[in-house]
Amino acid sequence: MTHISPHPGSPSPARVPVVVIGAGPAGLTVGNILRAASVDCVVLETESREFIEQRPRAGVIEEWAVRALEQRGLADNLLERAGRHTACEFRFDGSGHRFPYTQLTGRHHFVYPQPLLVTDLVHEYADRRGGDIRFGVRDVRLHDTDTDHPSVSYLCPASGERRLIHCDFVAGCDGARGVSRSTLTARERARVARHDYGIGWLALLAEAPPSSDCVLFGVHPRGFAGHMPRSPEVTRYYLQCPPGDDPENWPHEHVWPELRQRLAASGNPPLTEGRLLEKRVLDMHDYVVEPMASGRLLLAGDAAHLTAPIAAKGMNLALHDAFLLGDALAMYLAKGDDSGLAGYSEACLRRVWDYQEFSQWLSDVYHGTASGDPYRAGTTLARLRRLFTSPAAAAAFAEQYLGTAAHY
Ligand code: RFL
Repeated sequence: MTHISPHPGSPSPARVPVVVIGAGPAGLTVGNILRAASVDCVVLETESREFIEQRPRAGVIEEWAVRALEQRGLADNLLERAGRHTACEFRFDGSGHRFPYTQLTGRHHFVYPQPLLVTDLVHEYADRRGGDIRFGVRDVRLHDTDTDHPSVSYLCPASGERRLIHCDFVAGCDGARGVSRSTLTARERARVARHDYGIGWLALLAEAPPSSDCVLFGVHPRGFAGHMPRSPEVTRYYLQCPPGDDPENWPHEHVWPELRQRLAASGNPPLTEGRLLEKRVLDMHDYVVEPMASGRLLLAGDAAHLTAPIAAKGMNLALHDAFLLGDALAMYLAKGDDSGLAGYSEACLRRVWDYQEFSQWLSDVYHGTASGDPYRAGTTLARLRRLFTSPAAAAAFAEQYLGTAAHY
C-alpha cells in the first residue's frame, strides 16, 4: 500500500481551504485572488518555476481582462510594458485591408507574452503575497471531490513520498493535459463537446522584429498565414499545414518563402526574416466541458475548454474563469455566500460558447480560399469584403474580436 504522509517534517499545513492544481494564468490568478482575500491555498505545479516562466504561448490580452487584472493589483508590469494594438490587417487578393478596430470602438488589444504574465503572477503570489506553491510535483491525484471533504495527493519531488492535503475545494486549473478534467468527466458527471477542424497550423516563433505594427491574417489559396508581433525582437507566425504534419518538413528555407507568398500585399516591404526559435504543429480542435463544476471540484481555463488559437481567445477565457472562480471561492469561504459558486459554470460557459462560435466563424474565413472548393472560396471572399463595406458587419466583427459585448 502507498504510504500517504500529511507533510511529515514540513511546516506546510496538511489542510487548506483550497488546493489549486496548475500554475498557468488561470491557477495563479485564482491563487492571487484568494491570497488577497486572506483565504489560504496551495498551488501544485508539475513543472519548475523556470520552465513556466519561459514557456511561450499566448500574447494577445483583451482590454476587459487587463482592467480586471488591474483592479486586483495584478497588472502593474503589464500596463507599463505591454504593446497596445489598434488594428489588424487581412491580406487577400494580393492587397492589404487594414481593419482599424480602435477607431471604430475606442478599445484596443494588449500584447504581452504569456510567460511575462505568468512571471508577474508567480512573483505576486509567492514572493509578495506569501502564497504556498509547490513546483515539480508528480502524479497528482484527486480524492473524494464528490464529498464535503475532498483531498489531493501528489508525489513530493524531493523525497518521492506521497503527500496528502485535505481541503474544502479543488480548483482544477491544470490545462489541456491535466488530471482534473478526467476526474470531472469520469462517471458521466459532465459532458464534453468536441470539434475538430481537420486543419493543422505550424506555430513558429521567429527571432525577427515584426514586419508590421499589427497582426496580419493572410487568406491565401495556398493556406492561411498569420503574423503576430510579440516584442520588438520576436514575432509569432502561423502557417496552415496538414494536421499531424512533421515540423521537420518545414526547414527555414521553406518557411520564409511560404510566409512571404501567403502574406504578400502590394506596396508592402518584404517580411523581416530571422532564426526560428520554436516550430511545432498544432492540430486545430476545441472542446467544452459542461458543467465546469461537480461537487467540490471546479475547473477553470484550458482544463474546462480548449479554443484553438484561431481567434487568440484561450488565455482570455482562462482569465475570465479565474476572476469568477477566485471571487466565488473567496465570497463563500470568507463570508459564507455561495451565490458565486452556484452560478459559476453557467456564467463562464456563456462567454466560452460565444468565443467558440467566433473561432469557428473565423476559421471558415481563414481557411476557405484554400479549401479547394470554389464555392467556399467565393463566400469567404464575400465575408471578407463585407467587413470593409458594411459598417454593421464591421461593428459586429470588432465586438467579437475584442470581446466587448455588454452581455454574454
Ligand atoms: P495552462 O497555461 O496550460 O496552465 C496549466 C498548468 O498546469 C500544469 N499542469 C499540472 N499541474 C499539476 N498537476 C498536473 N497533473 C498538471 N498537469 C498540468 C501545467 O504545467 C501548466 O503550468 O492553462 P490555463 O492556466 O488554463 O491557461 C490557458 C492558456 O495557457 C491558453 O489558453 C493559451 O495559451 C491559448 N493561446 C492563446 N490565448 C490567448 O488568449 N491569446 C493568444 O494570443 C493565444 N495564443 C495560445 C496561443 C496557445 C498556443 N498553444 C501552444 C496551444 C498560441 C499558441 C501557440
